Amino acid sequence: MAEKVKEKKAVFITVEGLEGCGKSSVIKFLEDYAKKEGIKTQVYREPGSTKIGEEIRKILLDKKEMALSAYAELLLYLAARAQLIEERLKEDLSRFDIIICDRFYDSTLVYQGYALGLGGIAEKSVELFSLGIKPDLTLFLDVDVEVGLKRIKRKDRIESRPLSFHKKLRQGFLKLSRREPSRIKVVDASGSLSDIYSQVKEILAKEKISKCI
Ligand code: T5A
Repeated sequence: MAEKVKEKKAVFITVEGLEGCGKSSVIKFLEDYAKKEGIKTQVYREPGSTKIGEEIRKILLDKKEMALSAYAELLLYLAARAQLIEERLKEDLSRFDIIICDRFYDSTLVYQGYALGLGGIAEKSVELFSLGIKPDLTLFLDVDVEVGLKRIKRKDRIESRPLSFHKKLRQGFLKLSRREPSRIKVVDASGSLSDIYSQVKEILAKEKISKCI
């Protein structure tokens, strides 16, 4: 098994949510703000952010790949994450002040574990293949499922799943946030983007991460 990060310096923040919840906008806001303040910041997305991860992403989101089995889907998400951790994250956690990741293992627990029904297998494999890396803070952007889906213009393979699947996602994320309230903070993402940014800033201040952001 791979060794852990030697000297972790960065605050590791992950941003999670339903489809169309505004993750990309929040991450851009955080990144711009941190960079303006001269804070060494790195942003990743999952699946992706490595050459191999981006290739895996193409398969996972391609609407032509509807035959992909639930287990294969789980393994591909885990593979993309393991590649990101080994290739970039482990080292970058000791080089940057802040690392922001657009989705991380909570998505696997919710999408594959809860909504696709892989439960315990997803939990066990997430633990194994996150290679000891755990976010310091996770922002869950909570929005009404139908509102979020309406914001998406062209739906990918996952977004094209039935409404019942997306409703389960929301239940799954809320369940996780109740399980780990000190790490996972729920942001009401139903209002305007500026309202969402204010909530995020408030959370960072409370968590004493605001000195970095
Ligand atoms: N997945 C991922 C798994 O199943 N398992 C896993 O382990 C992992 C890691 C990845 C997909 O893979 C799944 C989850 C996903 O289905 P992704 O990169 O996360 O894909 O893609 P999406 O979730 O689809 O993210 P997007 O970038 O498409 O959407 P965002 O980030 O949620 O939303 P954003 O900010 O781009 O906003 C979408 C649109 O809505 C508007 C924005 O301006 C934009 O046009 N918008 C708002 N408009 C008004 N008011 C607001 N509050 C708004 N917020 C956003």
